[in-house]
Amino acid sequence: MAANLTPQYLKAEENYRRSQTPEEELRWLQVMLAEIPKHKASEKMQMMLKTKISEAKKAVEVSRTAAKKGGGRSFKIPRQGAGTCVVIGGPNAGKSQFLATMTNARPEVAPYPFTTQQPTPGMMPWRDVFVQLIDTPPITPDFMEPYLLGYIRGADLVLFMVDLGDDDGIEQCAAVFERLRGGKTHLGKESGLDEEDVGVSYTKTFMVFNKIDAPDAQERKSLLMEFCPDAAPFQSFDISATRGDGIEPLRDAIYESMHAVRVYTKSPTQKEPDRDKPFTVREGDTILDLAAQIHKDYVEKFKFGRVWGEAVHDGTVVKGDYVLRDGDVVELHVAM
Ligand SMILES: Nc1nc2c(ncn2[C@@H]2O[C@H](COP(=O)(O)OP(=O)(O)OP(=O)(O)O)[C@@H](O)[C@H]2O)c(=O)[nH]1
Ligand SMILES: [Mg+2]
Repeated sequence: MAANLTPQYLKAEENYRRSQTPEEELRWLQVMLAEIPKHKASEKMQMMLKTKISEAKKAVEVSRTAAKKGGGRSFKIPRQGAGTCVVIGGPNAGKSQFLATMTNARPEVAPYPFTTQQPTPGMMPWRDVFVQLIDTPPITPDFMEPYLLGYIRGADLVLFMVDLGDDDGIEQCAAVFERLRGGKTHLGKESGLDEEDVGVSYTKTFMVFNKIDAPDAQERKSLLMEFCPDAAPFQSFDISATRGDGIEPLRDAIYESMHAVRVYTKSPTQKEPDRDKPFTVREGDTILDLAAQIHKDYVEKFKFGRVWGEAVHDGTVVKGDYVLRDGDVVELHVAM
């Protein structure tokens, strides 16, 4: 075609040629279309670019689907404990420090961004039970690990950590909201599915303002509330992950958000239950749900249960549909 192509166009073309992923291809094709001189001689080229762009969009879709199905980078972390809470946020916010403070896990903590490369779980104690926390790589305007959406969707709670120790905290916070906009996975005040479209899910989220020990932290928080209105609706906590300020109220709120119920089991021959190791079920779960957790055969073999608890007389005989209450002591009677 006729010349007079701009340097910007040629650069985009070169980048397109060197693209390693469908995403990159799409991006540079779009720049090419934007940069190509719009006149009669380039009409054919413009048409072709448009066709390429729609093909690239399909390719991006295909690669994302493949990644979802396990073709891409993904890290399966089995659920453990009373529930799962995933910690997300911009670089250097203190996500890994938080995991180190709350659990026995020892993730790398460093004073520079992009330290964490892969999700890392740890178990946070709450009284006699544990909640699973997952530390994750940072989200930036340019990149978010695609598997993070699955983690957010699958979690009982999201902690969205914001850096009050740095003036970039506000921008980083806005970038995370921007990244999550438009998709089918959303942060919400409560967890649930969208009433209009059940494909769209919300995961309960807390804003966690970290590094309140830093100078000017409160000023940064006020600015953030003003300039990042997306953050306003969520329940929020001010903490210092290094010094420990605000940690205990957050620990309690995390546990409460798991909607877990602790039950203590004992065998019919035991006088006292095993008080050290409660099982956790979800609010509304029945004694049969507990049986299933203990052994898959127990559901079929279940005969009846006996319960000691606040809502029932000591040793009350119950059927499989008995809804467990926090602190219940339970005896399962199963066919041998
Ligand atoms: N003053 C202060 N510094 C903190 C606090 N929490 C974390 N830091 C520091 O902030 C820096 C980053 O902490 P990390 O836990 O590595 O941050 P991160 O969010 O995991 O960072 P990426 O893995 O890069 O996303 C480290 O130097 C921490 O010591 C805090 O509460 N107060
Ligand atoms: Mg980290």
